[in-house]
Amino acid sequence: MERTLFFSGNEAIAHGAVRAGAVFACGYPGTPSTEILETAARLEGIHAQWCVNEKVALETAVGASLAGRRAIVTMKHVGLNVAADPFMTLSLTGVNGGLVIVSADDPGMHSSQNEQDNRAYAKFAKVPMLEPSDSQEAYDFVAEAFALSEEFDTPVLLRSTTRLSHGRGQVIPRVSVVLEPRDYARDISKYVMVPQYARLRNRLVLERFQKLRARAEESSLNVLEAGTADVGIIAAGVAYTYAREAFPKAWFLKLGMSHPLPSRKVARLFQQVARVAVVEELDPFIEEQVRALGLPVVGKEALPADGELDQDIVFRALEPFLSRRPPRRRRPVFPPAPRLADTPQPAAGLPVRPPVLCPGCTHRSVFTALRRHKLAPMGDIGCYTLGALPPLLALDSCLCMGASIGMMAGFNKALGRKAAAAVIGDSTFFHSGVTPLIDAYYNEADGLVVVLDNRTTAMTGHQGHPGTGLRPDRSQGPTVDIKKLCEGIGVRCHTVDANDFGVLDAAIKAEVDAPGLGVVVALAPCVLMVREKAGEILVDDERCNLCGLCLDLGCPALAPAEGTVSVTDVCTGCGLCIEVCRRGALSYAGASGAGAEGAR
Ligand SMILES: Cc1ncc(C[n+]2csc(CCOP(=O)(O)OP(=O)(O)O)c2C)c(N)n1
Repeated sequence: MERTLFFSGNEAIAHGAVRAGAVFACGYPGTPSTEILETAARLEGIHAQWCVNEKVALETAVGASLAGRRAIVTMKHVGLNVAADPFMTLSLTGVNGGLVIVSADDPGMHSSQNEQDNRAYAKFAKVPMLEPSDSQEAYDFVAEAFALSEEFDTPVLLRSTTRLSHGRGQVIPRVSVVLEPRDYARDISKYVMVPQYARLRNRLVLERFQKLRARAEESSLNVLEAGTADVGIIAAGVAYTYAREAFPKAWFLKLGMSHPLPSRKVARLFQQVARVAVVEELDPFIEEQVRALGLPVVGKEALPADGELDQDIVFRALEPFLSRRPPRRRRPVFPPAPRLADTPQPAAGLPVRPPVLCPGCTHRSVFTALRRHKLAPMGDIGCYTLGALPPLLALDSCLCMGASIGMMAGFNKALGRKAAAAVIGDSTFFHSGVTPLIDAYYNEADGLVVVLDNRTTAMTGHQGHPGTGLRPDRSQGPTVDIKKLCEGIGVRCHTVDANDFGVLDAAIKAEVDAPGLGVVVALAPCVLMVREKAGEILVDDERCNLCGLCLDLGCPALAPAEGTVSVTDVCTGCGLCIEVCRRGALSYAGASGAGAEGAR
């Protein structure tokens, strides 16, 4: 006989995650979600950690997913507001190992500052959402969510509410899912969300959504349950259990996968019965979609739009409506597949000018040094994101501001070694890089963080930030020292001159080889703020064999010429090309001997 367990919804989700092959769980505490992670921490086969907040938790879980492992991240409903930045773009990048985000909502505000209905986030991000209605389903749906995540290359929202999270019920354990870990393969068009790739991914999301719609129609998670009365009820989550008890003879459309809505199954319910009601807590999320099909339905005019429901509330609210004369039937109007915008075509005859790092940009030196090591460089947002593009190909990801450090930590934790590094700008570090660094320290993550400190927020036009102390009126305010900040956290930190390639290269190498977590601050002001040219660079055409090592830097000042390279007027004389040339073909004018080091 099968062993039957008695779990709260939260315990069931944790056990369900282990059964589904998840090896990484993280989250930030908040009622009613907290016990999911606490339970996971007691189970074998899964690593569980508290993160510093929900944004960092999601980014860390994304790192574990990218490393090819199944990961689950837990939070209360308001936590998803904190994690909304990575969440919205994660819909575009998709996943590698399955990724399930548990949002535990709190209708009635038992322990919350608001009672927002997070089903709206599924619609907002165009991701599938599952809503279990009891502990058994909480356990079972986790595996369904992981399977959907990998099949459709999407994060999946698993929505719980207080009653489900804290209520207890029987759970029959199932056979464990057997999984092969997925390999990580760099794929910048999937994981680096610069506009040119994000536009393409966005189209895939719209197409994926149509496929998910079709899946919702077929899915055994969405069940049309026959009744004997001439009324039908559409419900998901715990609201289903209340409605089932209140109207045992009704027909039901029970939605386990409540987003996207299976419109045709809804229409089929309307064919069976005279009157249909939607029973849902909080917003008219399903009701509005049913009304949009042109089908008359009873919803929030009868049921409260705030607080929790129960079977008595549902019965008393719906009884008078469901016993009335039925409205005139209408034919449903199904939502059409949306048209996609025409792909913009470049004007004929114009050259393609991809965005590039400026000539002399010191971010280029960091990428050149990092490329020498076999670490997956998790990127962030700033000018330096351009380092992901050819020819540098030096960043593997760009999800949202501040994501690099959490993703690095999750990636390395999931693989149990220093396999990824993080690259983040100084402004971005202050924006949202400090919290994941604290988190990485607290969770003893391995990794190398390179802060590209160009003393400004260059990408948006040279604004000040706490590191520079510069105010919008260009007056000087107090400054925060990044090195001291890191050391205050307890993290090793070295500041090096990003113009001195040898020193920078050595510092990065030392940190790659060192155990644990370390930060290298690559310091040099943005080249656009330094007006002086560091020196004239000459090419020795005899020595140059056009091997391409200097052209690989992607510096707009260098161009291939006949059998050699040419240095154009935009050169700032940074001299990085001299450093990478193996034949001593490049040198500063006036320096003695070909390839001699110049004034940098
Ligand atoms: C949440 C959010 N806020 C603002 C922006 C706009 N933004 C993009 S990068 C960036 C800061 C870049 O500065 P820094 O990290 O110093 O890198 P730099 O461009 O100087 O290399 C900002 C403000 C954004 N993408 N996301």
